[in-house]
Amino acid sequence: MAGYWEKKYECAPLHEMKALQSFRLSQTVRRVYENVPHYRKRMDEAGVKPEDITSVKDLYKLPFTYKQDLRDTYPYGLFAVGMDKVVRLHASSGTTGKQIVVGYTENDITVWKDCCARALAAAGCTNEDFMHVSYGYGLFTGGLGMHYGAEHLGMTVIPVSVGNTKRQITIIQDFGSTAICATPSYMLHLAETMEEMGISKDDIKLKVGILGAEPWTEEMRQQIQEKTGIKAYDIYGLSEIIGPGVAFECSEQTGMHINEDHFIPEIIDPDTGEVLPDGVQGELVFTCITKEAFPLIRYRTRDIAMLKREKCSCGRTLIKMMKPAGRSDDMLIIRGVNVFPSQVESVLLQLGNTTPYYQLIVDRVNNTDTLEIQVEISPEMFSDTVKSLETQEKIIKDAVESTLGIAATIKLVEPKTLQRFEGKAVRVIDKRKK
Ligand code: DLL
Repeated sequence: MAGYWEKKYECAPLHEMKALQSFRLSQTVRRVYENVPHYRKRMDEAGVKPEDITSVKDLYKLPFTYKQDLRDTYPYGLFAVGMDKVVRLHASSGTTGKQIVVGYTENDITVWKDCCARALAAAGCTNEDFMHVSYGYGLFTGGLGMHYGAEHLGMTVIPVSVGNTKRQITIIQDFGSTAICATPSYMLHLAETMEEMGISKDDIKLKVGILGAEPWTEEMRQQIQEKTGIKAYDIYGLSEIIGPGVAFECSEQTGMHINEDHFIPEIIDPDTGEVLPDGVQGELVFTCITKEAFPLIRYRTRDIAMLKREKCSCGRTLIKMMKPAGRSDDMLIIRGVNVFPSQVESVLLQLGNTTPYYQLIVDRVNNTDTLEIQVEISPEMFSDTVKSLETQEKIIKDAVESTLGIAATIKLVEPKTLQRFEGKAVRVIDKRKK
């Protein structure tokens, strides 16, 4: 079985974890109250004093922090230490609005390295492995985050970053990479390029991938595993909280263990803010309890997920989050029906015959929302008759309608015509937002 990095925390009994969280939470709240005017103001307005927060049970008393708060205090207004203590900045632009800036002290970097090393150890990586990092390096947290985590574990790190896909394949082959970090969509693109180059999965040594930074389905996992021969593990995180390594999959692959000794998760009703019980889907909220430079309190991630605390065969006691369906901002409302792009991905890949390359085009015609799904067909199907392509379109149309509950136009397109992505895939073009 794959190893642990910090067994003491990863397998801690629940009462010990709660005690640790309570202690760290009360300290963090005191610190932000003293050092960050924004938090002091918000807590004063809510009538909460640091001494009111003595246990995780008191968490609900604290006001939420929103992405807008990060923008309003841009760039350093939420930092809880002086800039002389900050050794690194990262930033995230997101899809809308002004970018946000996050900072790390030296100790924050150590926490981050540990979180990523836990993920890598859980995926079976050791200091014998060669780690090919295809996440972007720079202000994005993916590249440097996983890089430091992999080095911390003693892996031989190959910092390739994004781009030049053919060269990446040559590096994987020549350097003997055994592990890879990439977005799932880029992993697929690597697989496709390998095929074009006439390189089979037996010609490379990759055995494991730690893939994340975007929503992806179980069906996508199967495709990636089949095409590349790797075992594909999910990893979750966001810049605001620390970057990759907030949560990670273990060998059981039934959800991602959250590093809850560092980040306390809650699920809330996004409309009312009410805390929901485990097992109920809602918006994921995190409170950082070890971060020094940028400790966010009850941060509304807008990711829609579910928590589950259950015995895991890997031995970890850390609570699990189910694969997030996507951000509430990615959720489309089409003719009043909520649709996540990942639902469409699931339908398409279950049917077979299509490739995992698809795009959703949403528009409004005569005051009615329309959804067109463009999907690449497999090269084998491409040579089929018009009649059989029409049949295939009909099959997809029916399957989409019965799963999503809305009608869509299906447009089958030739193989390799839709855009490929090196980082996070952009699945939706919403022409209603002009
Ligand atoms: O994507 C950090 C990261 C890098 C995570 C590398 C994993 C691997 P941001 O650019 O700030 O940070 O984007 C964070 O991406 O709120 C989710 O909506 C989405 N996301 C990240 N990981 C997953 C995942 C990085 N495994 C936002 N599944 C988050 C689904 C994910 N969505």
